[in-house]
Amino acid sequence: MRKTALLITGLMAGLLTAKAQPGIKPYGALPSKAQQNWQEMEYYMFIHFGPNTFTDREWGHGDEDPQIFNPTQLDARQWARTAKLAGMKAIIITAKHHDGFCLWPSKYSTHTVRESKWKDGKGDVLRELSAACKEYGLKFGVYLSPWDRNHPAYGTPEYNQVFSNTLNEVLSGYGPVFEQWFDGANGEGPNGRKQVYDWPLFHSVVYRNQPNAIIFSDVGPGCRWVGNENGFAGATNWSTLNVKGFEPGKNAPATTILNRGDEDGEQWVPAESDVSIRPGWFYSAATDDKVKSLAQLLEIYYASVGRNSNLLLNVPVDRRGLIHANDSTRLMEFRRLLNETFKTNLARNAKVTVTNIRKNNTAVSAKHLADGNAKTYWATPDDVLQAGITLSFPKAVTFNRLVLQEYIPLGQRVKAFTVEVWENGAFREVASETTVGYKRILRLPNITTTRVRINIKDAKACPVISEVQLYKASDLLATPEISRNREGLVSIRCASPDPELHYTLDGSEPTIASPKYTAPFALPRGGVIKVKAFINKGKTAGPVVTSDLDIAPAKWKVIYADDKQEQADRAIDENPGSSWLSGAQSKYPHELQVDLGESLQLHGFTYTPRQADHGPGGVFSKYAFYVSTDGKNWGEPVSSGSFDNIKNNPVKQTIRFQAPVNGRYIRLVALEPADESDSSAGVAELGILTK
Ligand code: FUL
Ligand code: CA
Repeated sequence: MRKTALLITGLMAGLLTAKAQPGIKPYGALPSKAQQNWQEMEYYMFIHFGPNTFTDREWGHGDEDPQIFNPTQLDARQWARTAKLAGMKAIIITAKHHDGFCLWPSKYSTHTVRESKWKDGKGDVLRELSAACKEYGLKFGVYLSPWDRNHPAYGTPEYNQVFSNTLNEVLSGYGPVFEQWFDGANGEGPNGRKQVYDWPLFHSVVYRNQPNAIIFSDVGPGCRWVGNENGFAGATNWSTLNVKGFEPGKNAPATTILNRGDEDGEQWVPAESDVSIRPGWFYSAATDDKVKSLAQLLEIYYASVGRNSNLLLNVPVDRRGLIHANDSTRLMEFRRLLNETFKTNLARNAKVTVTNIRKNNTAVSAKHLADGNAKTYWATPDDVLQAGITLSFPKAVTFNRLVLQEYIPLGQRVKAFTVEVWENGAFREVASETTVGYKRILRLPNITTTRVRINIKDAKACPVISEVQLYKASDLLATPEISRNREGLVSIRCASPDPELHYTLDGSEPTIASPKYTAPFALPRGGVIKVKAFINKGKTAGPVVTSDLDIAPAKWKVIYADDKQEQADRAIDENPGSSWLSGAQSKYPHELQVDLGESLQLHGFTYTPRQADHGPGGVFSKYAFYVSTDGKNWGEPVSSGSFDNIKNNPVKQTIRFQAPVNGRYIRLVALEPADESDSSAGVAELGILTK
C-alpha cells in the first residue's frame, strides 16, 4: 500500500518534471552504462607474467620449454592485496602473451601451465587470481594475444576458430570479466605466416560470455589504446573516435589520433593509458633498481587520470610468483601521496555562482558543482556555449590542483576553458586548456586567492559540468638525477629546494652519513652510484636512485657511419638527449663503427633508441653486432637478433653475449626498422658492457 503510494507520487513528480523541465539532449556519441562504470574505475593493475618472466625476455618465441615456468611461491592473494592497498580497482593478467603460453590448462593448446613444472602441472593461475580478486573486491580482466608464436595452426584460417575457443574457455570459466584486452600485435607464427584475425568472431565470443565486458583494442569498441606505452594521454583528449575503416594493429588510426581521440568521433571509445612500473613489461632482476620514481608515477597519473583516461599500471610478478617489494613499496608511497593530495576538497566551502543556468530544471543547480558528487550537475541553456563558474571564499584559500568533471552520460562537450584567480582587485588567467571529459586535473603553482573563475570558452553543446574541486598538494621531495659526461665526470641534480644528496659507490644504500655530493666527481671506468636526497636534517629522505655505469666513451671515435657521419658522434656522447640519425633518403641496412681507443673484454652492448621527443623515426628492431681487433676484419656477428617491442616501448636495450669477446672496435648494424615505413636508423646512445 505504502509502496504504491510512493510509486504514484514518484510517477506524478516524474510527469511534472517532464513537463516543466526541458531535458538536456545528449550530444554526439555516448558511453554505454558499462563504459560509464568502467570510467569511474580510473586506476587498475596490469600483470605481465609467463615464460618471459623466467627467460628475461619481452617477447618469447613460443619455443621455450614450458618446464621453465615454475614460480616457487606464487600467491595471487598477495597480488590482489597489493592492488587493493594501492587503491586500484581491478587486475588484468596476461592469460596468453605472444609466446602462446596459457596461464590456465587450456584444452586448445599444449603449451600451458599443465605442461609446466609448477604444481606438477596441476596449477591454474587464472583460477587463483580470479578467486583472489573476488576475495579482495577487485574486478578481474584478461589480456589475450591473438598473435601466437607457438600454436601450430597460427597463420591458417583454422586458427581463428582455435583462438575463439580459447577465448570462450577463459571467458566462461572464471566468473565475471570486466575487460577483455586484445593486443593488436600481428607477427609471424611458427610456420612463418601471419594471421588474418577474425575480429567480429572474437568480439561475438566476448559479448556472448560477458555482455558487460569492455573490449580494449586500438579501436575499442569498449576502450582504446592511448597510442604509446608511457602512460600519457593527450592534453586534448576526446573519448570519441572515428572507427570506420580501421582495425586493431597495422590498420589502426595513427598513434597521434589515438592519443587525443577525434572530436565528434563516430563512437564512444575512451582512452586507457597502459604503462609499466619498470622499463619492461615482464619482470627482470636487472630492473629491480629501475622501478619508476614517485615523481614519474605522478607525471603518469596527471597525464592519464588527469586527462580523461584510465590508468592501467603494469606491476610484473617475479620468478617467485610474487610482486617484488621494490614495486609494492612504491605503490604504497604513491597511494599515500594521492590520498593526501585529494583528501580535502577546498571547493566544498565555496559559494558557487554561474553566469548562466538552465531554467525550469531543478535537476540543474550551481550548487551541484561543489557538492562532491559527480552524478549531479549544472548546465546552461541549449544555446549558451560560453559560461563562467565562480567559486568565492569567505577567507583566502591556497590551492595547486583543480579538478573538473563533465557529466559524460550526456556526452563530451567542452572544447576550451580557462581558469582565472582573483588577485589585487582583478582576475589573472592561470590556465588555458581544451577538453575536460570525465575528469581533468590541472596542476598549478601554489595560488592563494578568494575567488577562482572557470570560463568555458567553447563547447559542442551546452556544457554539463558535474564537479569543480580544488586541492592543495604538498611539495614532493624531487628525485635526484645522475648523469655522466663523455669524459666520465658524474653530476647529480635534484630539483627540489636544497636537499642534501648523499651517495655511495659500493652498492650499499646511502644514509645521511654517506659522502655528501658537492661537486661533479670522476668515474671514467664506471661503477654503481646510489643517491638519496635528504631534507629536515635527514629526517625526510627520498627514494634511492641507482645508476650502473660502464666505461665512459672519453677515448671513443666513430670511424664509420653509413650516413650523416658528421653527426655520428652524438651516438657516443653519453647524452641520451642527442642522437645520430641517418638521412631520410638513405636505405637499410645502416651502421656505425666505433674505435674504443683500447682493447677490452666485452660482455655485451647497450642500444638507446631515439626518443619520441627527438622527433620521429630511427628506431630499429633487428640488429647485428660485431667486434674486431683491427677495425677491418669483422668476421661473424658476435650477436644478432631483435629488440622486442621496441616500437611501442623504445627503452634502452641491454644485450649480453653468449661469451665475452676481446676487441677494440665495435660495429652495430641496423638491419630492419621498427616501423616498416621508416628508412632511417638512429642511435641516441651506444654503450658497452665490460662486466
Ligand atoms: C604490446 C605487447 O607487444 C607488449 O609485449 C605488452 O604486452 C604491451 C602491453 O602490449 O602490444
Ligand atoms: Ca647521444
